[in-house]
Amino acid sequence: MKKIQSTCNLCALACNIDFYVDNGKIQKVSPTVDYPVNKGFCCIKGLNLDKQQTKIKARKSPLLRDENGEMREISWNKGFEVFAKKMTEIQAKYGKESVAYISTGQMTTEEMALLGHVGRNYMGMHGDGNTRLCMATSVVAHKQSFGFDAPPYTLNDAELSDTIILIGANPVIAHPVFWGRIRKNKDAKIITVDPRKSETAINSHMWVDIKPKSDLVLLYTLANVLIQNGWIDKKYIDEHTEGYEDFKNHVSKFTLDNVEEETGISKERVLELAEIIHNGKRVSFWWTMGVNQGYQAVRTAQSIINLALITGNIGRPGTGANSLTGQCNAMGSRAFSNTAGLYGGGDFDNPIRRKAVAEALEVDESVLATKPTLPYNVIIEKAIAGEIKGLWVICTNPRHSFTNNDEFKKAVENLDFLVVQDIYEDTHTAQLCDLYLPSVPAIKKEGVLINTERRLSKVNPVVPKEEGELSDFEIFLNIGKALGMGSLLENWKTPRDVFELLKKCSKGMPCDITGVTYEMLEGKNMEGSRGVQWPFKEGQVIEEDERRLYEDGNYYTPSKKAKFHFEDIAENPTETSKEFPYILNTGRGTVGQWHTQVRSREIEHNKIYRKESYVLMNPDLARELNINENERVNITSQNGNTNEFNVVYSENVKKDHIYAPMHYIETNSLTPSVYDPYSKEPSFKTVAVNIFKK
Ligand SMILES: Nc1nc2c(c(=O)[nH]1)N[C@H]1C(S)=C(S)[C@@H](COP(=O)(O)OP(=O)(O)OC[C@H]3O[C@@H](n4cnc5c(=O)[nH]c(N)nc54)[C@H](O)[C@@H]3O)O[C@H]1N2
Ligand SMILES: Nc1nc2c(c(=O)[nH]1)N[C@H]1C(S)=C(S)[C@@H](COP(=O)(O)OP(=O)(O)OC[C@H]3O[C@@H](n4cnc5c(=O)[nH]c(N)nc54)[C@H](O)[C@@H]3O)O[C@H]1N2
Ligand code: SF4
Ligand SMILES: [Mo]
Repeated sequence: MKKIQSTCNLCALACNIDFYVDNGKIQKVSPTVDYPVNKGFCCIKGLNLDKQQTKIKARKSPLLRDENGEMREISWNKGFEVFAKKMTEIQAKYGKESVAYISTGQMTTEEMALLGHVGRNYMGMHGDGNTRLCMATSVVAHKQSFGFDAPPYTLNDAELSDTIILIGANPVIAHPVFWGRIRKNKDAKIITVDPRKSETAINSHMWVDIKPKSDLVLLYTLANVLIQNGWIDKKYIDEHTEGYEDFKNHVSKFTLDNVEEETGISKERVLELAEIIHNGKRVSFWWTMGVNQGYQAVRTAQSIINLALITGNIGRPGTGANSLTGQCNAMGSRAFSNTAGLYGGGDFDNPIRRKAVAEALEVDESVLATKPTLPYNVIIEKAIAGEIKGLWVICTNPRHSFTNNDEFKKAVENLDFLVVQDIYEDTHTAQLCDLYLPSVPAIKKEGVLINTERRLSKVNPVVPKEEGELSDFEIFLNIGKALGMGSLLENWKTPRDVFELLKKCSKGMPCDITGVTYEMLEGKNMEGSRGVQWPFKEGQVIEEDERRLYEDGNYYTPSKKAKFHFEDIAENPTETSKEFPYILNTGRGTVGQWHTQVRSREIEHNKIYRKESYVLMNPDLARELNINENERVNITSQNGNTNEFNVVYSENVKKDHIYAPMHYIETNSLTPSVYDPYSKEPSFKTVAVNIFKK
């Protein structure tokens, strides 16, 4: 049997997995023992990656909707021709910006880059991704505070910490291998800040049961207490930050006297928390969607960064203000997709970067996209308004996952042409499309993923593609050809070609990968690959497998100092009222459930999750509303929609809150069209609702 090491393409840890293959079939799957991320462990999702070979009915040609509304098989050539003809016709009729795409954090970096070249550079489309629903807040927070979207940590920092503070993160469910690493650290005190007694909160030493969306008040108050008590690292602040005096003034308004009313946490507990931070020698803060998905999310993320800065808990082993990413290649999409910035980073209007990227790609500067894309929500709004007429959805399922998801349906109703490119043709979004482009799953692909700690690793073809099957890379390339890109595709023929281009684009940037080679990521010269974190410059030698940033205290801002960003507390647009007296919170359900459940079906061990939409409800509230366990109820949200959910009793949600896993399409019919003003990330985590017996 042949052993092929590859990368799990589900969550952002991007664990490495050894596939044992015989006769073109995967016989055994085993987590890679020497891989620094997962060290011989993985979760049930990784263990079931072989199911891609049985669960996916590989279609070998596209489907086109005919005049009667039926989907009919057509040849690939015809598919590319129809795509090019329809999209260019729409552009000719309604203008260049009347076509757009929504993509993903779940393809390879090379695929994202090629899509950016075809869609943004050549066609002038707007193109955003599901990463807007996920990481946009951290991206903006990092750029403003650190000068570049560069998270400081390496995963090993969790093992080196003495105090681990998890804010709006539930790694027991969402990043299980990371949770395993936290648990290896027997000495650390683990604190979880979450309005819900999540699986992680249950397993922590301290659960900070905060009122939804009051993290900013808590974090500013903590900063004030630390400053007032002199529990800060003044030397670090003086040498490596700017704007401290203004920040100090700002937080002075956040006193212990008001904290309980605003956050639900008593002043004694806030003081205790401040003392724990002060007493910790290596304090690390980790956040995920409970922070990123909010109406004042960027400032909340930055208030975590600010705490790390004032206490000097950054750039040292076991420390950091650490944002965990969600999808396997969210980081690749952030640095190399040509959507929010140029390949390798830098704004579209930065003349120095434009010149460097154009040179690296060997094209005229005029070829490069000239401005950042419209954000996801605006693309959908413009489609509803009839200004965007052609939409291409790639490797994401927005009919289910977008906030207030009936809006996506409305958008589709106003489109002239919807293309869906997926590995499953029956997703809620694919069912609405005019043209379906089938792609092969990751086990048949090649390319690089970049994980949450900036580690590049390779997805390698584990089983061969069959005749007629195409990867996303090949689909993009053929669409480019059908559009007439000609010589503009000369340097983009294979994933390896594109990786070489991206290396050149990254030269001299914080995410410099000029020293990385495919051979290195394939582990050809060693016993298996260990991946490599960016930056990794040409000529650099790996001394340590786990590298963190900012060890020299230098940031990527012009002054090399980190910046304090802060703001007054915004009004809560999802406040409860007499009409909507309860808060609905949403997020992940179980380890084996993946987002819109399309891929949950690949995970065979997971027979335990519920098949129908449900909410967790405190039994006290259920009794008050006279609702029995498993009763199906109607829930109406402040966005005007009503949907049905089963009620599951749980003491782990507060009496006035309910929690709905995002894995059921019903959940997002209730979530609000509310966004952070800077990142435009949806506020998925709170909406005011009412509950009615049927
Ligand atoms: N099994 C599984 N794993 C996954 C995924 C999956 O679908 N299934 N998806 C992956 C992806 S893309 C992502 S982005 C990550 C997400 O990973 P996480 O962010 O860890 O998961 P969530 O459940 O979305 O949210 C985390 C917690 O935020 C809490 N929260 C809600 N409101 C607030 C608040 O106001 N303040 C605070 N402090 N907390 C709040 C919720 O109660 C929840 O427990 O998971 C990744 N891993
Ligand atoms: N209420 C609520 N909603 C949320 C969230 C929340 O916490 N609460 N979280 C948000 C977050 S963080 C995220 S990341 C999004 C995720 O939302 P989505 O991205 O919509 O969810 P997925 O189910 O992962 O969809 C991925 C699609 O890509 C397809 N696919 C997989 N591999 C390939 C491939 O190689 N090529 C192609 N072409 N297709 C492929 C899958 O079949 C699937 O249809 O959901 C967001 N929605
Ligand atoms: S923890 Fe994440 S990367 Fe690792 S096997 Fe599970 S889903 Fe895959
Ligand atoms: Mo995500």
